[in-house]
Amino acid sequence: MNKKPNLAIVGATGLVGSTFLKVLEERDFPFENLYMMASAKSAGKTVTFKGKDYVVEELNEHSFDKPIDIALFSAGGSTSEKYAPIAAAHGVTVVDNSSAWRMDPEVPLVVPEVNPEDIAWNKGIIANPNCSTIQAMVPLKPLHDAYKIKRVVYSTYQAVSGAGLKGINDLQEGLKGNDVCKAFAHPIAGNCIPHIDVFLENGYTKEEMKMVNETKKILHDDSMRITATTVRVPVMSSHSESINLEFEKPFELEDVKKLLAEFPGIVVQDDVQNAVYPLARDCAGKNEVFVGRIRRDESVENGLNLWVVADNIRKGAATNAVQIAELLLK
Ligand code: 25A
Ligand code: L14
Repeated sequence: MNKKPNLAIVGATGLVGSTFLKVLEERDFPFENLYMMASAKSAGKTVTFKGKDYVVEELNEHSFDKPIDIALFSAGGSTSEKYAPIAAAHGVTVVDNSSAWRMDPEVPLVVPEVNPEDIAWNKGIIANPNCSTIQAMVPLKPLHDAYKIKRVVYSTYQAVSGAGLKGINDLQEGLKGNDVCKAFAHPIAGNCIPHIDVFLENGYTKEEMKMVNETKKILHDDSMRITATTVRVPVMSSHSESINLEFEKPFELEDVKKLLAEFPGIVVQDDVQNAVYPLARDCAGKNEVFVGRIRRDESVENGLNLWVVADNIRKGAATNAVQIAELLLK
């Protein structure tokens, strides 16, 4: 792109949408015109970006009649299903945060540190992976390249902010003693709920199967054996993950630590003698993926355990999408 792009933010008033704006501002993303869009409920509200107020427009069939180059979508699956193709047909490149297009074979699913090359074959829609998948992909990529991953066991501890403002509200009220269940099937305060997104026929949740299927697509390896258990925990912000890996090839622990520390977007925090390991509270507001508790799984040949934490609304959503948009500028 030679000129500065015209940008649209779809779902600008949401938790992810407002974080798009923060990240675009922090990274000084170049733009000519900026349009804020959301549902009819939010139309007419103002949103501030770089000290300037923008009036939120209602998203409709004609929203992309004006010249827009890049649209960042975070307005839920059904909105993306309907409006991303309309935008793409108008020549817009959509970076979509919803789960609607991720597994479409015509749509690249991209983590910029991991598979930036997939952007090249986009036909107008690029999907941003699920938050839990994104933060796992960054450490898995250098290890897969070096030792070839055979099997993955994911166990997640996911923040309430993944369920948007409603999720945050459920925890805040719960901490005050009010057991509200607007976002989750059970009270979240003082609880761990092994239920994120809906249950499927195979007994897994959709969130678990997103991790399984998206990992294979991003790492371009259908032979990888993967299982997941995803759990909502009473944490405001940042998803934590225990990741158990089994490799084809043997490894030295020191080499693993070096590969991780040198990979872009990773911060290794692993000094257990001083109680240093990634913590959800410390990762909130950060753009990187934090990795610690790096140790051998002594129960199998070539096994490794990792503890991986990232801000689910930043690297898990907004930061990753803005990084994709930055690649589009090149
Ligand atoms: O289907 P999916 O893919 O699983 O996605 C479902 C939801 O997940 C969130 C996102 O919520 C989405 O709606 N999400 C998506 N990707 C995510 C990710 N990677 C993710 N969460 C975490 N990580 P959200 O809160 O981020 O964004 C909601 C935005 O979508 C707008 N929207 C909804 N329907 C729309 C639409 N925009 C256009 N057309 C439509 N048909 C929505 O706009 C919001 O911007 P809105 O106008 O409905 O916002 C109303 C205002 O109300 C505030 N609000 C909402 N709930 C509460 C609240 N305020 C207080 N308390 C609440 N409980 C909103 O912040 C907004 O200001
Ligand atoms: O598929 O933590 O992007 O509730 C993002 C938020 C799935 C659920 C997605 C959460 C959603 C997730």
